[in-house]
Parts: sequence; structure tokens; C-alpha cells
Amino acid sequence: MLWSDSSANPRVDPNQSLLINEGWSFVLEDSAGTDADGRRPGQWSAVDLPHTWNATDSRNKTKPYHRGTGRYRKTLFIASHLADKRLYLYFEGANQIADVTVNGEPAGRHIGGYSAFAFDISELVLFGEGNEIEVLVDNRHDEDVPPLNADFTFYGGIYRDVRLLVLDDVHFNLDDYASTDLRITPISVSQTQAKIEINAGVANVSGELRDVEVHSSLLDAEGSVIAQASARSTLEPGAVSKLRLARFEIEEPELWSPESPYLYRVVCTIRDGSRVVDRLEYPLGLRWIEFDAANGFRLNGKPYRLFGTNRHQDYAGLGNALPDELHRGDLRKIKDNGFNFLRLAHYPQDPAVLEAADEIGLLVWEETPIVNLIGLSSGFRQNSTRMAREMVRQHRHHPSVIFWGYMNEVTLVKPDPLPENYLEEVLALAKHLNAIVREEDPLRPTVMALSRDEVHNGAALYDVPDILGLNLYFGWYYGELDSLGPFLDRFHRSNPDVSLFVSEYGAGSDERVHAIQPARFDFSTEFQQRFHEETFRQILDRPWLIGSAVWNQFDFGSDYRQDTKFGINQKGLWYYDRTPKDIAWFYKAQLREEPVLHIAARDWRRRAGSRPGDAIMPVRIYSNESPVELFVNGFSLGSKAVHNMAAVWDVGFAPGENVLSARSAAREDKVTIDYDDRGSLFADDSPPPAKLAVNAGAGEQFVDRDDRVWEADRGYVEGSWGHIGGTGERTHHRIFGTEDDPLYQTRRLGSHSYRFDVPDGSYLVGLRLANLADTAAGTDEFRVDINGLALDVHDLEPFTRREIEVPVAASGGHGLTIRLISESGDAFVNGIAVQRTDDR
Ligand code: GCB
Ligand code: CA
Repeated sequence: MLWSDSSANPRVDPNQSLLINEGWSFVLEDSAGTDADGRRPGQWSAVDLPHTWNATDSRNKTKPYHRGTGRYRKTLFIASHLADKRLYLYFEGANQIADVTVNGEPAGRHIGGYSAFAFDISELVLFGEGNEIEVLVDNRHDEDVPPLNADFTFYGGIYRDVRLLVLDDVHFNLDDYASTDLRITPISVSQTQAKIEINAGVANVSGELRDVEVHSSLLDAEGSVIAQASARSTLEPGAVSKLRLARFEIEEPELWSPESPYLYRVVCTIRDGSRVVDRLEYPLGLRWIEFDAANGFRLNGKPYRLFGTNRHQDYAGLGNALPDELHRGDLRKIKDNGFNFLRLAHYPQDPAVLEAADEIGLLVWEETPIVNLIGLSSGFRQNSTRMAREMVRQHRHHPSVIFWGYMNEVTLVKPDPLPENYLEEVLALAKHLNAIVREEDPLRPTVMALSRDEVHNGAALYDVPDILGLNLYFGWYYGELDSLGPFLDRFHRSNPDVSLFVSEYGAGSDERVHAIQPARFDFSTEFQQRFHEETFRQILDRPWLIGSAVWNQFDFGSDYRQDTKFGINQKGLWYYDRTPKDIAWFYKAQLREEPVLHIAARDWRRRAGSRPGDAIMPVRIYSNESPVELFVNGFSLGSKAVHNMAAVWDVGFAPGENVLSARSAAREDKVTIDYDDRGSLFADDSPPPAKLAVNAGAGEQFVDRDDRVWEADRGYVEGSWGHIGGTGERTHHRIFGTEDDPLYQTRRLGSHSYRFDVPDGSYLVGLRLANLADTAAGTDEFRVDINGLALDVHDLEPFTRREIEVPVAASGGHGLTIRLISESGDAFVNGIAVQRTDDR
């Protein structure tokens, strides 16, 4: 394994590039301090890279995730025959400040968690011996290091690959922001001809003049050489010589596009006499882009609509420490979902990501991690500047990359106290970074993303980049679902010269939450579906947009978020563990050519009801064919025409398993739904006795860990159950002591009662309680009375789960009445479970 390096790496010769991910030791350092050597013996553990120390604590409800320092060590044997080589440690990334020492001597420090860095360790190593490599990584908040604040977790650690590079004393320069200092510039590209120029910086650290020949060849996708050139040069010692290596003209080039990601390859070798001393291999994609505010985007001379998505780099259980294969898998999922565009939010990502985008065909927006606010220090400016240069130099050879971004919603959070001229400073930094990125790469447009309000109150930021991204959440954080289009039209009319990209839009969902009448912020999968169906239609109707990108392809970690899953942003089209949500098929149907047919009921396989009408529930099909036909347990419910990729049936579910199957001209699909009919709880005869559970205060059904369905709350109806009085309340605060947050985040409040018209018998009544007001424990008291059995409820810790279970008897045909009676505090209940316990 050691010598096979599968990751994106321009030095493919295994003798030059050795992956050293395995066999590290690690110790987390905390305020308890370290011993005299800076070590904490006994606490070291064996780890392989990629690694983060925040893989699990970032979702801990009771304690913030560890932002501190972690120390990594590895003994690296360096053979004596390498004594005349230049050795570099090459890190693809470590978050966020890394100090590297070799045998106790400093090799270098890198600031910033999302780009690569390389340190020359040749003078520090002992040949023919084991060398102690130590990396101290720090992910503490640092006023000088972006991002200062953002809606994602800043996992600490060496979370990308690390290599030992073994170079000759003449080599392609590595001291150029850890790029290879090789530049492949498309001078011009058209259908009929492409001209490219290759330039390189070649370092000579030998101490003497060296005559070399640098050979460049251009290969087609099959590997045949189609052009080559050689440049001879005498290299000054102790310097980097900038060389023009080749100019190639390609007649009738195969163009690169998402539909046909044709890659040529460029191979450059430095030869000293007959010896090859360094070799780089890069993909080359020939394509050109154009855009304007009135007509949108064009690729290779043709109108082309960018429909895409955003991606964060982390993954359930792993944090940001992903092996390359998972990065590649993500890109395949995005492509398979039908997208042709990907915004790498909000930072440069793993080289494997860019490499996969080149190979499978995704157009990429990459950006530096300046999010929410800036620092005014010179350190912040320097770090931001360096991050921009690193990003461009390290990734500019990827044909997939079309836009460089350098800020996201940068005035969203205002520093407190607000420094004088803060907005002017933000504007100045934006202009500075825009200029840096343009200077680094004059061929690609610059982008910046702003939120809706920043457009109104901002500091004219939107004039700075070539393309303005707007992150718009109409129908989620604000406004109505159908106000996106009119907003875009107004903005477009008043800013006819601004090329506009909808860089984010999205809504959160939870597979456990389901609503017949979905509403904003209920986190039902049904609301997320409606959100995307309505929003995407408005985007489709506006071909002058440069493009759009869903927020987000995958649920991702955000340590402070308190939605229905703590520490996660739930706006993914896929879950955090990369299970697709049903909504993913809406985009598949919209964007893919081949037939798509999907019964959008995978997220909602467990359903329940207790009244006769409850068994009728909507079932949605996503398809790009029309008509489609739905069957339940083999019986056809008829065919329907598909509108906006969806057709909906009201399906009457039978108790138990229901097999739903669907058919279109070209496809079939099938899914089994379990329907739990609780009607028997209210009837005298039908065994076995059902169990009923109610999600008090909520309009949505919730499925808990044990697959129990907590039905949406309803008003009382004779012969059934329901509340009398009280009002529903919802919070999104985390609930301690449970993972069933949505059940506890809603409650029915104020003196009220619930009636259950059950037959005489013995019952177990379970109450689920969580105080959703931030009052001190003990100040709130109320009473619960269940058929005359009185319970005092007090000392409820705020936002903490409490369960009460009591056996009660129903007699005289009176059923069960649960009365919630306010006393010093308002009475409330968050969930009620009723179960018959005697034999009928
Ligand atoms: C945004 C931000 C993004 C957030 C997203 C959200 O506008 O750019 O970082 O995660 O909204 O979900 O609120
Ligand atoms: Ca509830």
C-alpha cells in the first residue's frame, strides 16, 4: 500500500512521492498541560491519516468540541542512498495552524486549514536512520485566521494526505505556495484550434550551474503523444529559473465539457543528460466559457445552463478526515444526481475532489474560507491573501474549475463593538482579494456570494466580482416560496449589468419528521420537497441567470446548529451518511436525460393513524416521464400526468405492509410502506390492543428510534382522541438526554386536556416532557391529573427530557382524560403515549 499513491498527485513516480499516512501517534493536548518535553506520555494513541480529533465531539450536546492543539508524531526511516536528494514533507491540508519539526528542529509553520503546504526537510534529516517528525496542529480560534465564524465545524487535525517527496537537486519548484510552479495556459481555444503554452519554474539547489533539458509532451486520452517539445536551459545555482517550455497547437481539439470530459495529458520531464530528474503529469481539458448579465452562461460557444449544488467536505462519523475514495464517491453522487456544477463551499477542497471533477465532468466554483466577517489586522489580510494565492496556484490546472471565489456573506456577522469604517474595510479587502485572484489567474472570472440582506445594506460589494452569487432562502428563513423569482427580476432590472448566480437555496429536513400539511421550519421531508419543487421552477424560468446551486448536496456538521439533529445543517439532498433523500430524485428527474421514476416514500416508510380517514395519505412520484401509474398491493390507482417532475396520489393504506409499485413507459419502482392502524385502541373487540403516541403541540408526525410513530397533534373528536384547549409551541433548541429532539421541541402549552375515548380497562400512560422556556429549574410547577390520579410536575431542567409513566384504569365508559393544570408555571406536555395493558 505504501508505494501506491492513488490520490491526485502530479508526481506519479512512486520513487518520488511516498504516501506517509500510516503509523502516526497522536496526543490531544488540553489545558491540563504537558510534560517538560511538551509530551503527555501514556496518552498517545496510534492513528493513521487522514485524522481529526473532532470526529465525534463536534456533535456533543453538552460540551463544545475541542478547539485546541493536537500533536502528531511519526518515525520516518530515511535510507542513506537518499543523502543527495531534496526531501519535502508535503501536506494536502491540516486544520488550521501546523508547526512541523524534524528531529526537534523547526521545519516550518503553515497557517490556514484548507490548502496544501510543503517544507524542505533535507537539512534536518539523518540518513540511514529513523527521523522523528512531529506536527503540532492547532484549531483554536485565531483572530488572524479565516474563517473566524461560519456555519460549519472547524475540525482539527491532519485531515488530508501527507507525502514525503524525494526530489533531485534540480526539480520543478515546490516553494511556490506548494504548487508545482508549472503553468499550462490555454492561450486560445475554439472548435477548430487550441493553443496552449507551458511555463515552469525549475529550481536548482545544487550549488553549481546545471544544464538541463525540459521535455514536454502532450498526450491524447488514449495516451498517444500528439505533440512534444524540448527546451534546453542552463540553470543558475540557488535560484528558480522561469522557463517557457512549449507552445502547442491542437487542430480540431476534443473539447472538455461535463457531458464529454475529454482529458488530454501534459507530461513534463527534466532531464540531466540521459537521466530523468523530475517528472510531472497533469490533465488538460480544453474548453472556454463566456457569460453576460443578459444572456447567462455559455460553454464552448453554446448557451449552457449551470445547474448545481454545494458541497462541504465532512461525513458522518469521520468529520473532515475522509479517504480520497469517499471524496470521489461524493463527486460521483453529485454527477449521478444530474448536476453539472459544483460549488466547493466554503474553502478549497481535497485534490481528489478537483481531480474527480476533471474526470467525471463537473464545472467548479472554488473559494477561500472568508465567511461571515473579517478581521482588520494585517495578519488577517496577509493570511487571506496567501490563501487566495495558494488556492489558485495549487488548483489552476484543473479544467473543471471555472470560478474563483474569495468571500461568502462577509458582512453577515458584525464584530462587536463595530470598528469605525468596518464596511469600508470589508470593501477594501474584497477589492484587494479580487485583484489578487485576477492577477494570479486572469483567465477565470471572480465570484463572491452575498445574502439577500447584504445586497440591500452592503458596502456595494456586489460590484467587485465578475459574477455575483446570491444565497437566497425565500420560503425558509424569510419571505414566501414564490417570491424568489420576483426578487431576482427586480434585482436584475435595477442591476442589468450584474451577472447573477443563485449560489445557495435550500431547506432542512429530517427523515423522522413528516407532515400532511408541511410548513416552513417543521423539518419535514415534505416541506423540503415543496421548497425545491417551487424554487427550482423559478430558477428554470430565468435563463439569464448564470447558474444555480442547491444548498447543500449533503447534510454537514455545524457544531452550533440546533435544528432537529444537533450539530448538523440538514439542508442536504442527501443525509450526512450519504443516504439519498427522496428529494434527490426530483433533481435527477429534472436534469438527467434517461428515464427516472422514483416513489418518493423512502423517507417515510413508517406511517400511522388512529381515525378512519388517517389511512389516506399522499404519495408522490418523481419522474421525467408522463404518464406514470401507481399500484397499491397490486391494484392500480390509475395513471397520472407528471407536472414539474411530480405526480401525487392519495393512497388508502391498509394496516400492515403496503407494497407500492409504479410504472412508466421505461421504468418500474417499488417500495414497501408500513401502516400502523391504532383504531383498535378505541374499539372493544379487536385484539391486539394498539399503542397510540401523540406528538403534542406538533403538526407533524415523528418516528422515534424504536420506530414508534408519534402522530401529529389534533383537536378532540368524540369516539377518538385529541386535545381540548392549549396552544402549540415549537423551539429548535437542543434537548438534553435524548436524540428524539423533534418530539420534545414541540409541546402543547397552558391549562388544557387530552381525551382518549378508550374502552374500560387498564392502560399505561406515558408523558414526554421538556421545559422549553429558559426558566431556572424549580420555579415552574404544574399539575397533571389522569382520571383523578394527580401528579405534581416540578424541577424540570430547561430543555431536558423527562419521562413519566403511570398505570391508570378507565371505567364507566369514561375513557381517559389527561388534564394539564397550570400552577406557578404553565402546564405543558410534549408527547403522550397510551397503551392498553390488560387482555381484552
Ligand atoms: C448561508 C451560508 C451557509 C449556511 C447556509 C444555511 O447563506 O452561506 O454557510 O450554511 O446559509 O444553511 O443557513
Ligand atoms: Ca412534541
